[in-house]
Amino acid sequence: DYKFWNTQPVPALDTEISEEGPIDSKKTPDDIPDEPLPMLGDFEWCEIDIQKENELEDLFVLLNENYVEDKDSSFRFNYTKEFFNWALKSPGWRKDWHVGVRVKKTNKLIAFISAIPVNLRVRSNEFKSVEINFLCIHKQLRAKRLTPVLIKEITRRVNKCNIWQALYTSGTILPSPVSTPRYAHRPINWSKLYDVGFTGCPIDKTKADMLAYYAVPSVTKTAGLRAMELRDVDATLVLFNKYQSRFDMVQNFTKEEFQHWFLGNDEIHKVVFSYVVENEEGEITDFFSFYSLPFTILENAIHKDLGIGYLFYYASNADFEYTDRFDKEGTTALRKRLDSLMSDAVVLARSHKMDVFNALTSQENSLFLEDLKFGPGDGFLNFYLFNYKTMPITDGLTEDKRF
Ligand code: YNC
Repeated sequence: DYKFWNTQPVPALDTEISEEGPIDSKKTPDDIPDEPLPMLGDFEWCEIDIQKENELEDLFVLLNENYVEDKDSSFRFNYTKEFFNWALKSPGWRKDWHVGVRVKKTNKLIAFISAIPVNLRVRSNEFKSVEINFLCIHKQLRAKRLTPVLIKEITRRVNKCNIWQALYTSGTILPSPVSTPRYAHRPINWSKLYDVGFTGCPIDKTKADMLAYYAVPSVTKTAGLRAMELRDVDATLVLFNKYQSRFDMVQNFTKEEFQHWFLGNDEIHKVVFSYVVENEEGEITDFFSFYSLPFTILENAIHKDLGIGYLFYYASNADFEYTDRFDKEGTTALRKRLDSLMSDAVVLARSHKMDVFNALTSQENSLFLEDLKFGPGDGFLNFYLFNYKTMPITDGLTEDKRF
């Protein structure tokens, strides 16, 4: 019954929302305590300085041994140090928002929570916000109500910077999701996925059938497709912003943020992969990106890890000439273009050693998921807003507009 969450500025489950906006009364940073919340006896707060190799290592060990697992405990996210440099050091990041808890006596890191700054737009309202991620408590310290303390402390630190809203996602149901897309998976290396139990073989099919069905072409087919480069950032951001304007809830990127999230830097290798399509006139007409977040396979004699690509952001001008976003012809043009782009994304994911390509059913993804042989997964991802009530965020493609 959500003893903690019922005390927080979030709508209770199944509340009908008629007016959108902040939930709490307006406060200023001066209303917020200067001191951290008291920490339980044997533990103490710390900041994780991920610029320091030994602290990054502590975080890496905590998350690799204790972070999100699938429900059978067969797979666990295998975050790399490069991944943290990408996900936790976006423009405007602050060390005091990388909050850890250590055992006083041994200095062992046993819990973590992070915030990074993001600019959100929910329908026509834009506001400064943070994204909360990597909440993790050591397995031996679960169910001791440490989570509410971590959440209240990160809230205090963010509020001190005059930011009052947050975005976060979780597989767990909490009050109250604004959107709950499902994971969809496109097998690339079907036999490995089968060997490790990620996927099964339908009884009326042979392994050879499955391999043939999921065969991936060896080369891409879109003319003008190439890796995105620094010189593409301005034009791609213009295309991206125009494409994003159709959605009800988006993160707005500054140029600096766009560059970080889609091109990375020297400390970020093989984490994010971005591509553009340049036409003969030299215009950027399309863009897509995916990131790599492998799984560790927990108990398998042959395979130790699974390469996983996640579809990240994309944009296309395929339906820009139609003023009504739901115009049937416009939707058909977009679907055709996305089919071709995403099938190339799968080819490229394979070239980066990914065994499966994941996407969510959010935004306009359901236009191409089925065509490209994505299958529905077991997992759902709930999106939440803190201190902001809003009507449900849907994918915009009402049933009659979908294929
Ligand atoms: C969760 N994922 O309901 P009630 S996602 C938020 N997010 O509270 P305890 C969660 N709350 O029900 P445990 C949560 N999971 O009494 C549980 N809770 O109201 C709530 N797993 O606390 C839960 N990482 O400490 C309950 O639970 C209370 O020891 C119980 O720890 C939970 O990063 C957890 O899945 C998840 O490490 C830390 O199981 C632990 O079970 C664990 O007794 C593996 O806690 C890793 C994992 C979660 C990934 C993520 C997003 C987190 C968002 C947090 C909310 C942010 C709010 C905005 C703050 C900033 C505001 C501003 C401005």
